Amino acid sequence: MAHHDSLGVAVIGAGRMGADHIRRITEVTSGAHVAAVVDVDTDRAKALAAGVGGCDAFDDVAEALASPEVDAVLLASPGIAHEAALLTAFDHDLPVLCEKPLTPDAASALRVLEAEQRLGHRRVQVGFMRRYDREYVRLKALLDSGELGRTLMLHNRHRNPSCPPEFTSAMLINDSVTHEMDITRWLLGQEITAVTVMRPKPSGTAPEGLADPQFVVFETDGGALVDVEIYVNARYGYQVQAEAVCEYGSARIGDRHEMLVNREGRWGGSVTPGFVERFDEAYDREVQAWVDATRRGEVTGPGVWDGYAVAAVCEAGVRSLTEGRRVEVELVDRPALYS
Ligand code: ISE
Repeated sequence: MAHHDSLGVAVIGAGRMGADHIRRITEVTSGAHVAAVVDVDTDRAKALAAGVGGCDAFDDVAEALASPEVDAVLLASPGIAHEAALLTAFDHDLPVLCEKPLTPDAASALRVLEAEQRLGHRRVQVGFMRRYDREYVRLKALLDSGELGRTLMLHNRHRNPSCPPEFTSAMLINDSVTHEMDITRWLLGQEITAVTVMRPKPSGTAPEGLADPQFVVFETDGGALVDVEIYVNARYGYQVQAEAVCEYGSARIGDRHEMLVNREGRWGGSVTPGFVERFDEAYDREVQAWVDATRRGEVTGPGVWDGYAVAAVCEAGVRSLTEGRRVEVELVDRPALYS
């Protein structure tokens, strides 16, 4: 790879995230261009490729990744298709930015972990974009500085205005709380060892049968306690907040009081409508960091180990949700490649 001055990226998956990343690579970030668009829906792939220009459309991953124009892969297809695409990318030794989830379960994530070890070097950055959000970056720097002492607890709130119609109770864990799993491990530098999921009587705004909201508790190997309120039909907007409670102080992010307006006897600001708007800048910084690292021949950011560890925590979480008890997380030993 890296035969080109500008990195030729194959975007796999022409859905919401794929289309947004195509726009991002074309209009926002530098050092890369979209060289191929791949989707099982050929018309979608063709339509998006036509909008970019000088870019080929494919309906087959193997064919696209064999193209001499392709130096790197941005994987934005549904999670179920990730394992096969990742293994194909490994065959060509291509760098990958893989949207979350790495794969849908811990067993398949472990297979990817083993395949990357066979390759002998890291090739994958996983799309946990919160690590590139300025507020989370500042919170991590503060916690790492040790100024506030040890982190005792982390309180998280994660609210979406609404969820897609196909959302299931398990998806609140697998699709949404997955972000808090990654960010908790990253902020604290600890692994999650046990998960307990509780649920109040569901909101009247949630579709019939959906356990929404849920209240999730993580225990970590460093002795911290972490709670996550996940509520995906909160209606009023998209909000993600976190508060670290430490020995000598606390720090909170996500209030986003960017502009306060006083008008007609009220004061206040606005709430972002969705995650695309809330994390817009984080996605830009994530993709730019991936392009820059790839052009230097490096892999940075969250990797396959993180994707695997989060998949294992998700599995414990879904079991806790269905069995109504605390479930311990089972992890293999961390391989040397990821130390
Ligand atoms: C979605 O898949 C995401 O990744 C968003 O960040 C999250 O807020 C949302 O709940 C998920 O469905």
